[in-house]
Amino acid sequence: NSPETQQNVQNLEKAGILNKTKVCENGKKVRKNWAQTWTVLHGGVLTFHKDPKSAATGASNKTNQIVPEVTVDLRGASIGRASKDKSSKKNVLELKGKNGVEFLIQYDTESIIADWHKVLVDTIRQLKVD
Ligand code: I3S
Repeated sequence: NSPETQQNVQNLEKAGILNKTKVCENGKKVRKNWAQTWTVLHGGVLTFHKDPKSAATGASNKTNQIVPEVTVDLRGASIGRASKDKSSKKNVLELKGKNGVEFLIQYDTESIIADWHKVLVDTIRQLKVD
């Protein structure tokens, strides 16, 4: 591989709207709370952002602000298709972070989920060799 074609976690970047819910925190199951989220993959970290509308408070209606809500370090994480018993929704991915945190990620358009699956697999793999 020439340096030009070598895969680097720095160029594994992606952003888009997904539905997500946390299902586990510190290895403990938590109640699902599906929400649409602006999701950004950058530098081996996945960040879910708050819905600007729900993030807006009181008089300062900052509807154009996107507020980072959760970050998941993908180093040592795992990603895969969720089994049918995890959700009744279609096209669901299961993301397990290192510290016992677990999210489900979903979108009705299969190709969107397939693209995220691929980039997350590639990122997690790349972080292992970095
Ligand atoms: O795994 P569950 O408990 O069937 O998940 C469903 C619930 O979280 C439900 O909310 P309540 O906590 O009010 O029961 C959600 O509305 C559903 O979306 C969850 O299931 P799916 O299959 O959509 O992931």
